[in-house]
Amino acid sequence: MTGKVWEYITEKLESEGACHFSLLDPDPLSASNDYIVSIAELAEKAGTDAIMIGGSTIFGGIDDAVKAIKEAVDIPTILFPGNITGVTEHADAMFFMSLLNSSNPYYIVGAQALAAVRVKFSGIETIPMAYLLIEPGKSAAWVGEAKCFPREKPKLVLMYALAAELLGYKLVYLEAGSGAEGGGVPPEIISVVAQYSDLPIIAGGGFNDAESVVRGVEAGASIVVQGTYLEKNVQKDKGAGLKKIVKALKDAGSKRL
Ligand code: 1GP
Repeated sequence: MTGKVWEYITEKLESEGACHFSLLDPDPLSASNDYIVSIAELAEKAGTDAIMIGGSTIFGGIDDAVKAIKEAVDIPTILFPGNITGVTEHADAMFFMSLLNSSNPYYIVGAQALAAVRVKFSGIETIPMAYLLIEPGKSAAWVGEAKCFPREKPKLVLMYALAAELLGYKLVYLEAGSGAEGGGVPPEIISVVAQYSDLPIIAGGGFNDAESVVRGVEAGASIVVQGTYLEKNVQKDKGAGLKKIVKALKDAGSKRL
């Protein structure tokens, strides 16, 4: 059930117009928990609004990584699970998400059913979120067997976003895939969804600079997610670049109030 984190998000959107979320992927093959924690701390200092934790290639339990991040930051920690391996009770909330354009029902409702008893009885806050994969989709599309939306077909995405709204989801995530090239989700897709749907839009995948982030907000995204940018930059410059990006996002957001 939605709760404090959802209230935090909606209040932020009402007062600031847009939010920046930082995605951390606790993959023990490429990053230690200390490294992940240091990125989370720098992102919080730079002004990000929440830390999302997850990915499509989680190789094991993420309990320790989530506990360590939650201890280190004051902003909300939100699970972004690509599968049942991404579930833990230790975050503040969880995007209870469905990959609506998967061609395999496992990613639409099967994994969710397998996790549901544990999630329900753990008491963790859940935020129902429709997850839509747009080309190139990257690892998330490969793992999730998605029939990715072509980048030049905004109306196909709109059909699914409207279905998500009518089905009762609280958010729609327009995802181009982590590490996507091409400047993030096409603004034409974001703007048509924003024009006709009342759901707040999260956009992610390839937003690697302030220009693309601002373009996303101007097109109608309520939340822009950055993952790869953080991995590549925040330790190097101690979060100075991210601080500028968050400021640019907030300036663009304030124009929507
Ligand atoms: C992936 O949308 C997120 O799920 C973040 O993508 O890593 O490209 O920023 P990037």
